[in-house]
Amino acid sequence: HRLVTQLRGAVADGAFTLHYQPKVAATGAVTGVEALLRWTLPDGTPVSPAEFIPAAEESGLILPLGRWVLEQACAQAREWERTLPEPLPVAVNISALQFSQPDFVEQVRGTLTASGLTPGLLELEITESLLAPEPEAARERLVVLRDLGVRLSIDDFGTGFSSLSYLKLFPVHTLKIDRAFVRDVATDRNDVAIVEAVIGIGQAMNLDVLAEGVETSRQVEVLTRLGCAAMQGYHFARPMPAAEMTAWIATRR
Ligand code: G
Ligand code: G
Ligand code: MN
Ligand code: NA
Repeated sequence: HRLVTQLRGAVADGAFTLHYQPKVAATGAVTGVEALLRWTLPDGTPVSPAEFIPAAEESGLILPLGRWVLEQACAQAREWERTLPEPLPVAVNISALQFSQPDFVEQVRGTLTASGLTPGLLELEITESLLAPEPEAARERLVVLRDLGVRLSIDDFGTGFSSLSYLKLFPVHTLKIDRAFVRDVATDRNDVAIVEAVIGIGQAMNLDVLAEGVETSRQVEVLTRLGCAAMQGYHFARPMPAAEMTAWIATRR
């Protein structure tokens, strides 16, 4: 359909950019950034990834696009590694189709080598649904990635269908609590209970826990009281181009 034709053209024309959104520690320190894909039509209209990522996945275009994202993010992360006084890990969202490619691990290894980036400064964000179809194969793949030194996080945690036993199976470093549980955490006791439980699991299993979609200082207060050590959301900053991110960090550190 039309969107796929437009997407194909956009990949060829280089109409995509990456924006970056900071992750912030309870202390206020910036602990990393997440790379987020942006597509602007020739007439200047932005198209949301929520709209075009599913089409890119269905058409297979996510493969060249995802490769570009990984290369671009690693190049930027390497630039920050060379120029910033403190390390700034960069997280990349990985789609299910990308992750299931037989050469995915080699792609990551090759991109790290080509960019010169320290592997510990790359984080891969994967979703529970991506791990579900073939858990054993996914686990083996994650072990290899972890042994490369890459950081791994489960994105949108709590919205997938996986059981808690998955946490035992998959060697990840971080759980990102989905913003669906953060939105009403200041007023909804059920959300408080869920967030508290995830933080408890994180502490017990030695996993970092980050709350996504933090938009208000009230949410920051509640999350801090619950022991949440890392947050991300519009309250701190919206996703922004790399140059703006560099300037933003300079004002914070
Ligand atoms: O940035 P925004 O909230 O509009 O993103 C919407 C969705 O698109 C989110 O689920 C996000 O994870 C996803 N997304 C953004 N950038 C990328 C990317 O580079 N690759 C993949 N696979 N998904 C992305
Ligand atoms: O699925 P994933 O967690 O990767 O989605 C990230 C998306 O969430 C990005 O597209 C980003 O623009 C969006 N996002 C980031 N912070 C906030 C926020 O505070 N509120 C809302 N509603 N969306 C956010
Ligand atoms: Mn994400
Ligand atoms: Na999310």
